[in-house]
Amino acid sequence: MAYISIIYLINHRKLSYISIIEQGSQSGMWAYEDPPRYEVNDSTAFYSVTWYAGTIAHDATHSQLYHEYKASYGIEPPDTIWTGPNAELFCIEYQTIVAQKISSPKNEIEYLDSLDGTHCDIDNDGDCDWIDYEGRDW
Ligand SMILES: [Ca+2]
Ligand SMILES: [Ca+2]
Repeated sequence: MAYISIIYLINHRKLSYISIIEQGSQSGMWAYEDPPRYEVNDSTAFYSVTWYAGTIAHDATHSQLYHEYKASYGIEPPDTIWTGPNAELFCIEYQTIVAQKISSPKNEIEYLDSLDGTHCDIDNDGDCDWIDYEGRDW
């Protein structure tokens, strides 16, 4: 299933936005590293194969937002271009498409439908910053 998702990402030219997938204590997309690195924690990677595959699609989209802006304007994008609630919603939308394509279980699709882009705001203060990142248990 993860394999199917990777084929799907290649077909959509998304995979170039993640060059390294690495185990970490929190999940996060290091789009500004060269090469771009998706760090993934165990609860994300081992929840299910379909869930893991969907998160690769999700984080490839964050990286795509970063790199497309940088290619267009020649400067580092502001954080709000590729992270934060608006970017999250955009990435969740693509993740949902992939989740459906790879026949994810109903509960995973329903969970994605329930998200409003603010899941990154762990401490509920309206932003998604380093404190939120450190607070991730995913
Ligand atoms: Ca904050
Ligand atoms: Ca916050």
